[in-house]
Amino acid sequence: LVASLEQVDQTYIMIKPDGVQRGLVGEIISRFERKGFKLTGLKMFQCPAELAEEHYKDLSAKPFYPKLIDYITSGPVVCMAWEGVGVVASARKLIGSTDPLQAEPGTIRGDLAVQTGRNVIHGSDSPENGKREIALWFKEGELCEWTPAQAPWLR
Ligand code: RTP
Repeated sequence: LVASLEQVDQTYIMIKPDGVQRGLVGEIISRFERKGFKLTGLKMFQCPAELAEEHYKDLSAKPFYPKLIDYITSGPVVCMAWEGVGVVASARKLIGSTDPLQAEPGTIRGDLAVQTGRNVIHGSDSPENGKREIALWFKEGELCEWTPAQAPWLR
């Protein structure tokens, strides 16, 4: 039981094109670093439509799906893999509600966004999807396993 509580998870975090265009990359990365999670993957990427469609395939029946694909492919995104105990749920808390007007102040969307269709950031919704999405967005060799020298508690 203790071992499962201590399980280290991975989450896929993506700064969407509006976050890049608005110059929020540093601000957003800082929030995850200061929280104490470990960055294991980071790249700028112009996402092709096929990848956006695969990433959001569970939403393909939604009326907003075509606009969502246009949005995600409208400019470069910043792809990130973050690792830590409880990182998936904690990242969702740091990010805030999908609708930025409902997101609490202090969260990324609560502080930095207004529209659901321009909500700055994505975060995986389960450890399983964290693994799936990291495998989808990163190639082998793009991820970096490392132990922070000054902070061994960041496993
Ligand atoms: P994400 O996957 O990006 O972290 O977002 P989420 O779980 O908070 O929200 P989800 O329901 O999975 O929707 C994915 C993204 O689609 C856009 N969206 N637009 N009514 C709309 O126009 C609408 N609803 C959702 C948002 O960009 C949302 O983050």
